[in-house]
Amino acid sequence: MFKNKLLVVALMMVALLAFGAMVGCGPDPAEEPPEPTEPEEPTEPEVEGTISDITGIDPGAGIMAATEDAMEIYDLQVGLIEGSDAAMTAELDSAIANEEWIIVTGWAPHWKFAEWDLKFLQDPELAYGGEEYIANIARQGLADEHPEVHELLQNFSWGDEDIGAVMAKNRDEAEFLANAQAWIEDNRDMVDGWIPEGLEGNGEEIEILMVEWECATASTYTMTAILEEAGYDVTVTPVDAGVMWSSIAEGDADFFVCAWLPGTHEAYMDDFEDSVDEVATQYEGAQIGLVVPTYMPIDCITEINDYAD
Ligand code: PBE
Repeated sequence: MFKNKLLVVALMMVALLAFGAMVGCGPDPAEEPPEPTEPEEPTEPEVEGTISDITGIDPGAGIMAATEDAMEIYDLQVGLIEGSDAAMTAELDSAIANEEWIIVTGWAPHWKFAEWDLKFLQDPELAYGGEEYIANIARQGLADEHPEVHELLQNFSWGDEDIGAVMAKNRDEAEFLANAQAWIEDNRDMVDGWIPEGLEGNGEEIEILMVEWECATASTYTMTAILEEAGYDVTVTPVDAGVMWSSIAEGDADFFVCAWLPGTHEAYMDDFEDSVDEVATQYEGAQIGLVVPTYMPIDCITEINDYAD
């Protein structure tokens, strides 16, 4: 009888511990058993600070909608400031130089992770979804009118090192086309594998849309360099995310290479999936979320309110 009770108590404890590990971001109790001995000195955060706002980017970005959802899900007592990718990295730069606290809407691939020590905050409620992929999206009709360009888009896929190398060049110097050309020279074999037979522009016009996100710039100018080399007359037009999707859906431009799916651009895909052509996956293993410098003593979105002012 006594043994049975012990067993029941033990089972309840196991269940409680497992539940605790599931719902929050606290330390895993199985890994860190409490130490009943010496009372510990309270550990001070390395840098003291408070948080009043999340530094966001352009309002059309999917990560902004995801952040609004996250603010509701976690009942965050902080604001969200609109800006741009460039403004967000400038804020990160100066905050880190002064060891100030900052939370940004962040994503990978992006050169900021190579530049600074940053971490994604854990997101136990999955407000930011899971793994994302970057897709190449064309207007309907491109496949018929420019089959080789369509085939190039079908073949264009690369990894973290590749897009990372182009982004690093762009970080050093904002010569996007020249940087893409230099990367292509260094990666001829890979690029030749993307180029279909008969890719010959003879001055035909191609218009590519993009939003000024670092990953989009790297992918867009890599395609631009390849098409120009093959004799196409390429125009790159930076627009808002909403305009990018709707213009391709209406056939006003030819393609873009910075769709983030299935989550980040889900709302755009829902609106336009019948009128755009999802040609191929360009990059796998992308991620969005909230990002902070590693010197900040928080690891989880649930901890933000502890420091909200
Ligand atoms: N991003 C970069 C975009 C997609 C690419 C994550 C900022 C967005 O949130 O829509």
